[in-house]
Amino acid sequence: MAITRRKFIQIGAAGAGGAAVASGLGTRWWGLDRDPVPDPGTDGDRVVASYCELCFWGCGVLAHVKDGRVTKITGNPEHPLSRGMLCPRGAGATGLLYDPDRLRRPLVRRAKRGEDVFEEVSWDAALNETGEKLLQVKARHGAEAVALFTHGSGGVWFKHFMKAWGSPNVGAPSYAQCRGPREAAFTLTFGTPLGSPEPIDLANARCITLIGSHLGENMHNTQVQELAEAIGKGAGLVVVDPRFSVAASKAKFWLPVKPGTDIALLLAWMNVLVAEKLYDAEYVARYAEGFDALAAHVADKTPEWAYAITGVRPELIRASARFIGGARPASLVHPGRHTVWYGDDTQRERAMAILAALLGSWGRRGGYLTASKFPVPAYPLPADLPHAPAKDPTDKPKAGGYPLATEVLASGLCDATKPGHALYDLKAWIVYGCNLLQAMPNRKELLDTIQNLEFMVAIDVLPAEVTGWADVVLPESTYLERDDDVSAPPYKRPFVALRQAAVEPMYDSRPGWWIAKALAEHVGLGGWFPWKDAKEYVRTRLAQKGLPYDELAAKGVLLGPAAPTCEEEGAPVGAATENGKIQLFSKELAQLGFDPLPVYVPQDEGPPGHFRLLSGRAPLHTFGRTVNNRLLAEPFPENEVWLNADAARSLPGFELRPLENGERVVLVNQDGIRSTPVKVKLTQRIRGDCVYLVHGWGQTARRLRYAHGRGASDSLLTSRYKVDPIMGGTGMNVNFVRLERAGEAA
Ligand SMILES: Nc1nc2c(c(=O)[nH]1)N[C@H]1C(S)=C(S)[C@@H](COP(=O)(O)OP(=O)(O)OC[C@H]3O[C@@H](n4cnc5c(=O)[nH]c(N)nc54)[C@H](O)[C@@H]3O)O[C@H]1N2
Ligand SMILES: Nc1nc2c(c(=O)[nH]1)N[C@H]1C(S)=C(S)[C@@H](COP(=O)(O)OP(=O)(O)OC[C@H]3O[C@@H](n4cnc5c(=O)[nH]c(N)nc54)[C@H](O)[C@@H]3O)O[C@H]1N2
Ligand code: SF4
Ligand SMILES: [Mo]
Repeated sequence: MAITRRKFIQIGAAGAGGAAVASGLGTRWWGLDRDPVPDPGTDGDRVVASYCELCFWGCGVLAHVKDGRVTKITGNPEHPLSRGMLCPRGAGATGLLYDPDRLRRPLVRRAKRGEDVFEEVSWDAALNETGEKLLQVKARHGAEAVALFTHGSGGVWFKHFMKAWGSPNVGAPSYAQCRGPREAAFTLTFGTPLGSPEPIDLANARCITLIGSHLGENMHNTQVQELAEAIGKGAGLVVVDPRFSVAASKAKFWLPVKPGTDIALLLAWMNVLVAEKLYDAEYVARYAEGFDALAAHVADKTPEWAYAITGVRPELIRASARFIGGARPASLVHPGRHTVWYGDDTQRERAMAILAALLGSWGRRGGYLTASKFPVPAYPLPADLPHAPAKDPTDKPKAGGYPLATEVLASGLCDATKPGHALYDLKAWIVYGCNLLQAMPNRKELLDTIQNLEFMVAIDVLPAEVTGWADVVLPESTYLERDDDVSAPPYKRPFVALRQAAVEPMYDSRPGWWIAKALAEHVGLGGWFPWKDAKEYVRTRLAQKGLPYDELAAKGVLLGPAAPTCEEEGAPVGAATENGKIQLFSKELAQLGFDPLPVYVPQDEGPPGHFRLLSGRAPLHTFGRTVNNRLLAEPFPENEVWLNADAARSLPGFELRPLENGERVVLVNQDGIRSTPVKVKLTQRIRGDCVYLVHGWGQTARRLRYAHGRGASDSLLTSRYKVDPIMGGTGMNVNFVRLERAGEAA
């Protein structure tokens, strides 16, 4: 390995979150902005600017290269998402590049599907096999019987393939298993989804309210930096979480809410804001509608009412509400991101959006900003391309009754793969950068669904669990070895960033742009991919507006002109709804037969002796993406199950010999599904009615030699899920587990 692990940790410590690397979930993470920005000088012969793919934030990086190897990765000071710092995962990307377990050559299945027996073949053979099978599916069932699951920036090439192919069935677990309810709720309230990165002004907020969002463990770089900046300027945090998260440890108010009861708390906060006239009456009168109905709705939702439901003391609810109201309009209710918890998630997110509106924070400094996009023209395709007519993809998922989903649901694609479930059956999957086994709830249902497929191809960098279920596996080069399309998401400061290869692809791996183009050529759609390579693709896009490719390649990023982002800078506050008004009361929900204002509905309780299973993130890892990355795994090799220390003392089955901290246990869920053995962390930092696992461990893929069998998988234990009736998200915090001492069968 080019750099020693100790050295890596030092590098990490120089960047955002580095302190957290050294101290696990330590308490010094917020000090990151006082750490020196790493010297952008190089340990190598040259520095290549690019953007990171260790998670989906897309921070600008500088890859330092010596003798054809990447020696270190630092944050690009010019890039608005990294601002010269990286989170530890980004700094640890060489652990992926030089992972000895990487996929090296294309694979074709040679045993029963799921037995994970493959033969290495040439690219031509693998693409022939893939092309042939896809064409067979098209001939028998139509083009739209092919679906694409995608996550990550290289997905653009395969989305383009799907356009050429003529199937609109493109979905991502990062919607219906992640931010979907939030996007539906903000669209209902303000007329627009939030997207990624969220256009929020953490840096200038005086109060930041986190409903679950565990920033500091959830390491979206820029947000963690801005949170640190805000705290440095004296902002106060209000953290609602059944667990004493890292953010909670920095908070002015921690509200250890009973899991699944946030809607009651949010209604009680609104009750206080309205009763004590702490909301922005002028703003609401001007920009919103439905206030009277809202005021009537929350009139009896007092803190005393909410106490009985949430377990949060009324005086704490009142005091935190006054603090939140007192900081308006720079009082930011963070919208959250992974929001599929209980199946009532769009309603909880609606309550958060309504609260944000009462505070007058939409369109204001320290609240929700107006973002803008760096305009990069599309690649000019020839006019005479064959266009395959496609059925509406959403016929199927939406036929299931989710009229307010703003994107195709990955779970909807799974449903449409079960015979007879929809207007047409999906018969083949292309899986790009998704590990569906960990991402989707109910693994048995997923694997049964996969067995219905006539064909599945997975494009991955690692022999991830999902690749073991594919018929063909195509090895992609890691982001450090490939050129890609630009990244230019809407942001408060518009920018365009370039992905470029720092080193040559290792083994027989190929970049996504190459794979998609070659596959298109194998199925007679080469005309849709007229570019020579990704470089020429980007150059041509930029050239149409006279944008300087060479400058972009040298700097890694170009900034667009700053546009006003909030009312204080001259931007209009307005909502993008039909009549331009913020919808406190949702007529749209009412018309569809849903509650127009959020209503608290009690969740089912677990069986006796069981704990509700919750999951989240750790600073050093991105789900299962990084669990085999030796650089990141050495300081955080496996997850632990968090259990309340007092609850542990009265644990059924442990009366004779109480459970000790660090002992291994097996988690058994309500359906009898058993986890792999996992260490228990006894702590006062979690309520007694739930346990907590960091998501991503318990990998079943044998070829991930480091990660295999380490820790436990929350996904495996998520055999139940509750579908959000408004947008179809799969609420996953509805499973319960009991504990057994490892090695002692019940
Ligand atoms: N390091 C790192 N950072 C990441 C990622 C990663 O893998 N690693 N992934 C990124 C992605 S894709 C996403 S979507 C985000 C997710 O990050 P977040 O949106 O912050 O994730 P959540 O699942 O909302 O938050 C988990 C927290 O919610 C708490 N929680 C559980 N149940 C409840 C409840 O009923 N009420 C309340 N109030 N809190 C509850 C848990 O205790 C935990 O602290 O993180 C992103 N950032
Ligand atoms: N139980 C449970 N389920 C969850 C969550 C949870 O907390 N608990 N979190 C949810 C959330 S927030 C999200 S966003 C989804 C995410 O779920 P997915 O969209 O499936 O994302 P990842 O788990 O990151 O999948 C990563 C896959 O991409 C591969 N990969 C990594 N880099 C590259 C690359 O450059 N190219 C290619 N081709 N492949 C690459 C990895 O090896 C891995 O197989 O899961 C959701 N599901
Ligand atoms: S937040 Fe970390 S892992 Fe994600 S893109 Fe930025 S540096 Fe990479
Ligand atoms: Mo996510």
